[in-house]
Parts: sequence; C-alpha cells; structure tokens
Amino acid sequence: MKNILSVKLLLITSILVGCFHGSSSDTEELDKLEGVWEPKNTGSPLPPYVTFSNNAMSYQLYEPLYDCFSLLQTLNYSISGNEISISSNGTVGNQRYEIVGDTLKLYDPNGNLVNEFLRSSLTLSEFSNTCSDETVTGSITISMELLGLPSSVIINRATSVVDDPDFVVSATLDVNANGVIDSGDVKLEIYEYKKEGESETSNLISELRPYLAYYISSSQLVRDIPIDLLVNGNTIEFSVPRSIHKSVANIEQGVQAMFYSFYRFSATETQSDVYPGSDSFTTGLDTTSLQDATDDYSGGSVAYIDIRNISVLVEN
Ligand SMILES: [Ca+2]
Ligand SMILES: [Ca+2]
Repeated sequence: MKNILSVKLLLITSILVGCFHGSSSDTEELDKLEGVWEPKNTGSPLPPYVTFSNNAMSYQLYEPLYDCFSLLQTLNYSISGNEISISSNGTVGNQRYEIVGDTLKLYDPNGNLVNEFLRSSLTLSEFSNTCSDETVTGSITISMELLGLPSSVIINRATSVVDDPDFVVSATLDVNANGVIDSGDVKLEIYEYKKEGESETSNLISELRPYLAYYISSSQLVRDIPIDLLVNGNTIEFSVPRSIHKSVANIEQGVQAMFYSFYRFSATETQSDVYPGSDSFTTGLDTTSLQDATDDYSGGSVAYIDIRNISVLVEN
C-alpha cells in the first residue's frame, strides 16, 4: 500500500476569539487574494488549488485522468489585517497570511508556515469544468456484512508505523471490465491509516469517513471524494450517486468487484478477509447477492471483520 496516494486537506483547528471588522485596506487585501492559487509543492497527484472569490474559499483538485476539477471543500472567509478567518460548520479558525510577490503563504497561530501557493494562470471560470455531472442519474449501493464487527475501532494506534493501515473496508470495481486493477477502476472504501502526529483514538465505525477513490495506474489511486456510510449492526453500506464523478457515471449493474477487510485489532496482530479471492474479481457471479465463507479470515482466532454477505446494487 506504499504507493497509495491521498490528498490531505489543510486542517483548520484554531478558534478565533473576537469578530471581524472590515476596513478599506482590508478591501484592498481582499482584491489581492481574489482568484486562483496553485500549490507550490507539486506532487502526483497535484495537491489542490485554492480559490478565493466573494468571501468563499474553495479547494479544487485537478484530475488529469478526466481533465476536470473536483471540488473538495468550500469555506467562508474574511480578512482583517494580515489574518484570514475561515469558517467551517460554525467553527471559525484563523491563520496569518502574507502575499510576497506571486506567493501566498499561510501560517498557523504559532507562526509556522503551513502552506504556500503560487498565483495561478488559471481563472475562476475554468473550475466550472467539474468532474461531477448532474445530468447523470442513478446510484451505486454496496453493502458488506462483516461478522464480529465491533461498534468502534482503534485508529492511529500509537504502536503503528506512519501510513500503515488500521482499519479498511473496501469494494473495488472493475469499471473497464478487463479483469485487472488498472487506471479508471474505482474503490468505495473506509481507509484509516496511521497519520503523522495524530493520537490514537477509538472511533465509532459510523463516524468514519468513507471515500470514492479512483486508480490512475495499477498501483496508485486518488482518494478524495467523500461518500455516504450507513452502519446497521455488523453491515456496512456505502452509497454514491453516479452523478458525483465521471469515474462512476457509466458503471452498470453486473460490474465485477472484489472486496477486502482489514483490522489491526491489537498492537501486534491484524485480521483480514477477501472475497472472492486475493486479487480476483466476481467474474460471472450475480453481485446482487454474494456469500463468502465464514471463519476464512487471516489472523486472530476471533472474527472481527469476517466478510459474509455482500450485495452490489446499481440503479440507473
Ligand atoms: Ca480494470
Ligand atoms: Ca469470510
């Protein structure tokens, strides 16, 4: 899993005390900030662009495979002096910022540089080329019954190595129907892994955030689109409208799939299960109702994530 790429959003954690009063110099600052900024540190995939327009700040990811932009997050912002106040779900955080030439620098409340962007040649209108398509109808719903599933799991284990997975439930769909995982295939998944500097927590599974991810090669995927999760007893259900992204717009009932579960249930032990087998798809099977064997998991003597019943429903 070392090649798996993920997009990490700028997290805003500090609480602003007080309120913002605009001034004419702030208006000038707003004008300077307005527009599109691109990430200074490039990677693959490119980290998100940030746009500022009419007091709305958004993170936008360019997806070369589909030549479009995915909107990751929209936040409201205001500025006062050299501070930018960003609000999300009723919580307001502030960061110091500075514009030096064509570079935008963002600092946390402790004065540490957290992000740098360069003035982009792109215009705001180019972000109307989105990866979602509201003209597409239908949805994909995948449910997986996992025998022994606890209601909460430990993630970011203190003893885990950074980037190692803690808890994973995934359904990989062979979108291009060629029997192998490659560019264009997608995954609906919960993928909790050890993050640098984050403390161990116990989380209800219903509070975990699943994603739609898509492969850009046989070993690299982009994990960036939040999807819905429903936990009912020991059954986990992912659902996603087909309009959400070009990667799932053309998926039809009968798409081949493979399923995986993994849990680091102690500091030294893990358990995993696969269906129908390691790196194999459900070729020729009726995916509306699948059954995996019980007690066929690897690791441990008590079931935690033993895959049992699965269904894949695609509605047009
Ligand atoms: Ca494929
Ligand atoms: Ca099983």
